[in-house]
Amino acid sequence: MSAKPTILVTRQFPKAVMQRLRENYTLIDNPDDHDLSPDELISNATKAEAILCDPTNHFSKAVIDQLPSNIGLITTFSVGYDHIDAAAANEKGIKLGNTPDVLTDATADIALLCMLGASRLAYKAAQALRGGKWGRWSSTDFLGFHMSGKKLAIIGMGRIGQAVARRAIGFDMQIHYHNRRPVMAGGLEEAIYHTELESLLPNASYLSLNCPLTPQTHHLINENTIKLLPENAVIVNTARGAVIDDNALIPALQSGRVAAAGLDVFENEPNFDKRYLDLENVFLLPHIGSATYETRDAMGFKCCDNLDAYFAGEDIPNPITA
Ligand code: 8YV
Repeated sequence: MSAKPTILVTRQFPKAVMQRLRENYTLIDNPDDHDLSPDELISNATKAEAILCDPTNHFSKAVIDQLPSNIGLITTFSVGYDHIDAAAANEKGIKLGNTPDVLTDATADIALLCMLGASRLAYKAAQALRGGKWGRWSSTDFLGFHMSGKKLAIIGMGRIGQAVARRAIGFDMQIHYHNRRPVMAGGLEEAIYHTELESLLPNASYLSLNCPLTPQTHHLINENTIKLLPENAVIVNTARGAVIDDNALIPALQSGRVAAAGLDVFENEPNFDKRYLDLENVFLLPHIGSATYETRDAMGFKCCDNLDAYFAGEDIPNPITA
């Protein structure tokens, strides 16, 4: 029997995933699940031929350049890959894989939760109940913003953006979107395409961010773009925190220029801007877009499929093609 290939597994992944990995590979793993430093990523990769990582591992050009030449594949337990310098990996001949499709529904579900949680001020209401402050029913307490029937603007109409749009249609929302190209199918034929943010944002009674983080989308929601939103807009982010400039959004939430926000992702997470904690009009979640048992298993199995194909000398089924 030939020896199992050795792989670096940077985090603890779901039990069924770890089991499948152990059956086929010798693992250099991370039993206490700590955040590996760049130096640890490099030194732990010395004996490995491939790496299974997640977005907490930053594969900058400097890290990739120092990886040993035996590393031929990095497969990430995520669909987003802004934590990997893809150009540096390409240059070094390292293949890249990710986990598309299987987290689309779970993440779109959380986007809707954020939309509802933000617009119905769910945090404020839940906190009052838990804090023993629900003394009486009142027709003027805990009032939020009506979501059904409003306009929803989506930035980034990939798989997750489309799934958000389809769900929002169930709430009778009118869909507007900005994307590199129009999306004409999948029940979204009536969605209104905007080539420019300047024409999209005035329609954003609700704004859902579903774009990848790139140099072009970094701080896309900033002081200038917030000015284009209608009064009482609700902003929801389930993509990447750094698409929003916190220094613009927080004052807009404090002043009421933006009515509410639902945020599942943050710039520099988990060290997010603590000013959000003082705001009753935000609904905050700790990056749980894909956090269901089913989805996390499926993400792990996609990574296994990538590894298995790579070591069989085949094309990997979920390549990052940037
Ligand atoms: C994951 C995500 O939960 O896949 C992504 O890009 O942001 C999330 O849904 C996260 O990356 C953990 O792997």
